[in-house]
Amino acid sequence: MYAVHNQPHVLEILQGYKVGELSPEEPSLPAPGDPYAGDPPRHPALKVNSLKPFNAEPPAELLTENYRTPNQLFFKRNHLPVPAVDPASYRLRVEGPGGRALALSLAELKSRFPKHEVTVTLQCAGNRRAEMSCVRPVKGLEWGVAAISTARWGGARLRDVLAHAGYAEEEEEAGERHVCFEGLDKDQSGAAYGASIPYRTAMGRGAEVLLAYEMNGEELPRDHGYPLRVVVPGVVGARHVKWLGRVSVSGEESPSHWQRNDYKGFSPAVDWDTVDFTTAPAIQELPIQSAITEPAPGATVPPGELTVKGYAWSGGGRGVVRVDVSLDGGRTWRVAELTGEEQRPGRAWAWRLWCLTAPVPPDCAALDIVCKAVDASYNVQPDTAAPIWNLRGVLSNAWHRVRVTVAE
Ligand code: MTE
Ligand code: MO
Repeated sequence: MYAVHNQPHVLEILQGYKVGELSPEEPSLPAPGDPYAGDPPRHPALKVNSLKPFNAEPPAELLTENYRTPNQLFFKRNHLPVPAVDPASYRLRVEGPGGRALALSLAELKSRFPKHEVTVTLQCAGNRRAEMSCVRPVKGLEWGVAAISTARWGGARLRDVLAHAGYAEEEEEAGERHVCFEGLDKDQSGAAYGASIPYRTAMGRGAEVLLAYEMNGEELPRDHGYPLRVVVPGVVGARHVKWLGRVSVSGEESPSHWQRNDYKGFSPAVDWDTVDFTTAPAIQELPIQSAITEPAPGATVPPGELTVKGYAWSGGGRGVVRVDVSLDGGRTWRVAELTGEEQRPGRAWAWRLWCLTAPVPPDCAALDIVCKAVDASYNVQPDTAAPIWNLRGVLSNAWHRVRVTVAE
């Protein structure tokens, strides 16, 4: 059932139970009871962090080859098996005020509500966790710098659907409310993946939270939530619930494990014996982030001229105003050229790619390349990971460093 069990010592234990060999003519069937047997095929270039559930990121240098990440290369972060959803019988359940519920078919979602398109970068809270675990071990998948990707999403606006269900467009009453989402992917106990966002994020004037059925002009792929997912511009990946089954409004955040007992930031002083998840807010908007995607760590570069490439992005629609790059570990800096779409102030939902071509200092055997970005609120990245270390390894956004050798 688990790929990690395919090891000599496990096979040795199983040897005692062997009853024979299948005839070669026998069609190979998925292992009975493997909940992951129905997962879709994936692109072979992806670097797999976990096979079951499937978690993978593209190689960094492929990530910044396109402003919009091709769907096949878009990072994939699943907590559970990919559910098989029949589009004909699919209904989105929307709990309205006063106990009235709507059941919307895909056709209704596409025809009743105007289609809205928006280019949004999605980043996992655990992006660049591997660097944090170099400080001290953390619990979580060892993501490199590519648990982040950008797509043009198309779908109905959540605010239009909630308004149709009877909710006021603006927060009128006092008191915090939340829009809660449930996925159709379930664990063995029947609990679905779930998350929530503040009501104002969904219903504020001009809110662009989507119930997306399209990704880069194609039907939403199975790994990314077919047939319908939430896209919350400027907000951590964990709230972009895939395979969306149910939407409700509540005075409380989603009761889901992933809303209440995960995806929160803590002090480096907090460990697994002392952590109290009720004391920290759930991550929503992410902080300023940038990373180098080219050259690769440990690469050999020729003397002369060097081109450095990467991405930069900030949460909450805060645009990236500048990226600084150093070739000498942060002693001297140059300003990189930003490429990609220029964005509306306060609605910069997608990343900028950046590039710097600079002379390699003569008589230099190695370079310590560093990047750091600044967002529209003049937020900057911390220079090292140690002071922002946290037990789950989330929010890892220190200056990114890549060391290379210079040789002919
Ligand atoms: N939605 C469901 N239903 N199940 C999941 O496991 N993973 C979340 C989010 N939505 C998840 C989900 C997390 S943690 C992230 S980072 C994003 O989906 C990843 O989206 P992607 O796989 O499309 O890149
Ligand atoms: Mo995530």
